Amino acid sequence: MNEIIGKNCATLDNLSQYYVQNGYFSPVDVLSNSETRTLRDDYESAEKELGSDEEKLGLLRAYPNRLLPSFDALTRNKKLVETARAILGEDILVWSTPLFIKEAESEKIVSWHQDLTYWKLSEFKETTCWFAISDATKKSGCMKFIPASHKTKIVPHNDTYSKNNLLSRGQEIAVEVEEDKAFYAELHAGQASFHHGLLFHGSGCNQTNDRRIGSAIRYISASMKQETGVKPLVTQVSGEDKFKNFKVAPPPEGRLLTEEFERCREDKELKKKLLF
Ligand SMILES: O=C(O)CCC(=O)C(=O)O
Repeated sequence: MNEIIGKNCATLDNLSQYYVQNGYFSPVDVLSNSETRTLRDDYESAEKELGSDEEKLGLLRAYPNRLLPSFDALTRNKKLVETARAILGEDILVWSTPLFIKEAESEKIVSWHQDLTYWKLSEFKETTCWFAISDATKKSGCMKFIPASHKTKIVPHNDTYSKNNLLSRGQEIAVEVEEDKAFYAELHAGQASFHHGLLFHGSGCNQTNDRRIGSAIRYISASMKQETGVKPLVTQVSGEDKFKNFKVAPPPEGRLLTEEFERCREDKELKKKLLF
């Protein structure tokens, strides 16, 4: 428990104090440059292999940890799981792992929002690890956080369905956001940030000539459940699951497997009903 994390030189204990106070922690050093490059290559080769199959490409972006063993391994990375444990306790599931991709010179943004607004989870015991697969800088549209805004609970949001918004509904906080107080979570490829599910956060467009690729790993406490009682697909990365509130899947046995695409399709349908 005394390992040094990131360049903030935080121990896991004072990391969790900082997180409780501010609602985020950044950066955490996770993978080396070459390990991160290998992960990116694996994802980008999979994109090429799927060619113009938009349905499968959509599933790959939503469920990289089911379709690529390398991404399942990322969710189980020792440093990430230890950090998640310092925040959530011992028993941890992975609820989802979407990729947020802004192509080079892209106008796509993510509006200010709170993650837990729409997920219909019973409690707030969730943290997102945002892992940078390419550099995330102000210029490439890194995430920005309003420190301590997680203490305000859920505020009203408007669904804008704006075409440049990467969020499914283009959801946007409908109260004033103090933009001048924003912390920009700049990360080198291979680093990660953690943020609370109630933290006000968003990101700007990508003005660089490289893709900005981030993997958002949603870690939840196994004690959570869906308010409607349905059981989405999850994986278990720490402790035990004595609650059985979700459908725990074993790690994928291979890359881009037909049965895993099928599993993802079923879960996507279930989540669509849950979220919309
Ligand atoms: O990738 C981004 O810019 C935003 C991601 C985000 O909103 C999240 O992970 O909750």
